[in-house]
Amino acid sequence: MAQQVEGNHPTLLIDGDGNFNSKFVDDLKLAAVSRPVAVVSVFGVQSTGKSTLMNSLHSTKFKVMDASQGMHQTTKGIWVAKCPLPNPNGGPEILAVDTEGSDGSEREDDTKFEKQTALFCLAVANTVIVNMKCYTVNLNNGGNRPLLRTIFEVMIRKFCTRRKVNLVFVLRDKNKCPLDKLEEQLKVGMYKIWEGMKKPEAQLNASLEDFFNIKVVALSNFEDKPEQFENEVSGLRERIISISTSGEGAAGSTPASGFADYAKKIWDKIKEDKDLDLPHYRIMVAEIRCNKIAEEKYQSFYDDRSWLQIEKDAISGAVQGFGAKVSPIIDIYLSQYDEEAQHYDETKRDASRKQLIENIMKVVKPTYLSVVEHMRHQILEKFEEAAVDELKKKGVLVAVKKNHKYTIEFKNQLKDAAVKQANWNQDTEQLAQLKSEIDHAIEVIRDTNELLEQQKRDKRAFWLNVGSIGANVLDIALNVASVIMVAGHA
Ligand SMILES: Nc1nc2c(ncn2[C@@H]2O[C@H](COP(=O)(O)OP(=O)(O)OP(=O)(O)O)[C@@H](O)[C@H]2O)c(=O)[nH]1
Ligand SMILES: [Mg+2]
Repeated sequence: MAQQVEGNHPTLLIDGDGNFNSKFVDDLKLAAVSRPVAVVSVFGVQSTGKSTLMNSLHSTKFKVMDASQGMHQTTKGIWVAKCPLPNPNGGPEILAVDTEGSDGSEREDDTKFEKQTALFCLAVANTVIVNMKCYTVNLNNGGNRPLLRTIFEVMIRKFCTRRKVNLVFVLRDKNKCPLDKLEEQLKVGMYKIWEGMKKPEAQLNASLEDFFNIKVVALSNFEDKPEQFENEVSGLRERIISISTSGEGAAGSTPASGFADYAKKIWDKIKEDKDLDLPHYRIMVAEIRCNKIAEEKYQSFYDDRSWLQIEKDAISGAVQGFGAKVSPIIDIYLSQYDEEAQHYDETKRDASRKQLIENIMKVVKPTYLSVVEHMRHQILEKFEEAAVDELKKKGVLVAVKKNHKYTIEFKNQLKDAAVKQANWNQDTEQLAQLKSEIDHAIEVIRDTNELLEQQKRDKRAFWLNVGSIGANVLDIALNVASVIMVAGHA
């Protein structure tokens, strides 16, 4: 039996009334998956074993008819399940898409949903399996002819740009008829349909092979020869994974996380009966998704605990090694962005990355400036101390002025604070600012010193003055005393 792996339960993608289930990405836990997606879908007439085949191929758990309850329709609408990863370390996420069988009595002659389903699967799938019983291979019975006509018609009419899908015919209940004979018969019938189809002007000369890579395989009866069936299915599985994950893919360049937006866009257009412009949707989805990833990474940086601590430290003083501390935090979120956005359109991806860096820098720059300001003030203080010291000791301001160590130290500190992802360079501006502050400090120190010296000189002059006034007063006093004495004697 096929290996049953947890988590491969299917979820409804589009119900039988055409309603899209946007929650399917959550159900399948695809939102954070950055791997690209490869889609394998199946078509075929009702009760021909489509869901059984998908389950064996992809270890999924699509609902299968319970024959004890009689023959009846089982799958309604379009279902999707995540398959086990063929290579967990790389490669795409594989999604299996199971569809409602065609030719059922439930929809009577209404083929609208069948056409819509075919168009949807051809738009999102890398590989489309057409499941049919071996004995219906000549296409004249078993309802395969209208199904193939539908597939060919939507493929040739409904896409704005020509594209190619892997079309794998799986012939069930293999009989004694050799495979090459079956294949030949099948192709004769197919070409007949193709040739008889009314084609749009631009596709008049197009061949079936311009649109499809066709492969034909036959499988033993699942019920009568289960072991043989399983062996054949495992060979088929490898082929399907290989063709679905290499070469040009339909949804192949859309990462799993963007698949819901992409699939929804396509389904909406199908319901509006519009032609499908897949490259355009892919770019649109890339823009939406890359912006969203960038916003998430911005928010994560904004709330990052290490960053918040640095921001707090910067308020009270210079943060040593600011750049070396901040840059790696930014790098974490940039590489998360790169990882999650890697499979989206390059131009959109680069634009959102640029915006992410700009937004992060808007948060970082004020803190960076405050750190640099602290550093400049500290250097200026050191300079002022040295200048005052020189003036005191030597009475002149010469050596300190010529000394470049303050600018060099600040240059090194600026290097230390530089954030490597920054889109600014403040070094020249900051150095010019320090120079002008140093010049201003020299002027202030000189003026202050000049003022002090002047005050000293004035004080000295005052005391000298006071000295000469004292001598005069003494002379007068002596003269007065001698006059008094002379008068006394007289
Ligand atoms: N003869 C035969 N019967 C099969 C084979 N595979 C599955 N079945 C049986 O066919 C019945 C229908 O199988 P499903 O897988 O539900 O078929 P389906 O095509 O998905 O059916 P709908 O979803 O209703 O269109 C079940 O009873 C299966 O056991 C097979 O290889 N040969
Ligand atoms: Mg089914």
